[in-house]
Amino acid sequence: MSNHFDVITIFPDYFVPLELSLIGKAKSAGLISIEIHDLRAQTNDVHGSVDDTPYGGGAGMVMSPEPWGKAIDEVAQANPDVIHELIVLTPAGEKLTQKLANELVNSKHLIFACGRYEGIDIRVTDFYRSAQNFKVREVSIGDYVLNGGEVATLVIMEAIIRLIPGVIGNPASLDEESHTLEGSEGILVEYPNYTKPQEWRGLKVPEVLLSGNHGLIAEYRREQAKLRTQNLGK
Ligand code: JEH
Repeated sequence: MSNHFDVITIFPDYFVPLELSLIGKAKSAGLISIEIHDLRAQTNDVHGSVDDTPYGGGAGMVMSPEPWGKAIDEVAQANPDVIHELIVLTPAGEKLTQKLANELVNSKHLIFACGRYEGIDIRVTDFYRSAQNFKVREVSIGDYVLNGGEVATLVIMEAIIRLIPGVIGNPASLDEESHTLEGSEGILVEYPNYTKPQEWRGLKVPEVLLSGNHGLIAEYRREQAKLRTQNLGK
């Protein structure tokens, strides 16, 4: 098996969408394997408590380290002889970029730790940073505050899985993408797309796209992509 993903969460239901579409097909085709683990399975008390009050005081609750340690040890033991890449989602992490997704797709075993409340006791991160066969990254998907790591994990998994050979029907689109994203002129966005009909609600498809002149079309698209990059956020 090429890429294995373990997700640890108190909300396994968030990950139902992974059965759908391209990711669902990649699973059925055996290109990837995904296991979702309920953190509460690692608790002993009847309530399945996973949080406690913060040392030093302050608002909110912090996730206790021991259920995390048990869950992470378990998924590591189930995947021997590989480097375990532990991704801890946090608003304070390294920002997700295409470059990071391109790196993570090369990992055989990714473990996503989805915290809730104010986050996970930092000793979990600290412990696995110095554990054998572990790499640890704290990752954020952007500068806004979410309620937990689940949605961020879905975003990161989708960004990674679509890079796996065979997952996307048309590999040419991945190749084209890498050119747009890393173009010499710092072009960050794609050119605008059109499909049939030739005229829709009075809006026409630009003449050049109907010309069949591939040189002119490429030039037009580069120009449009550049303009749209300049106008980002405006
Ligand atoms: C959120 C994991 C686990 C809420 C608030 C605070 C911000 C600044 N891009 C992302 N945003 N949020 C998360 C994420 C990712 N990946 C994320 C998580 C967890 C990821 C628990 N939470 C909820 C949560 C505290 N505030 C964080 N600070 C604005 C300075 C203020 C304090 C922590 C955790």
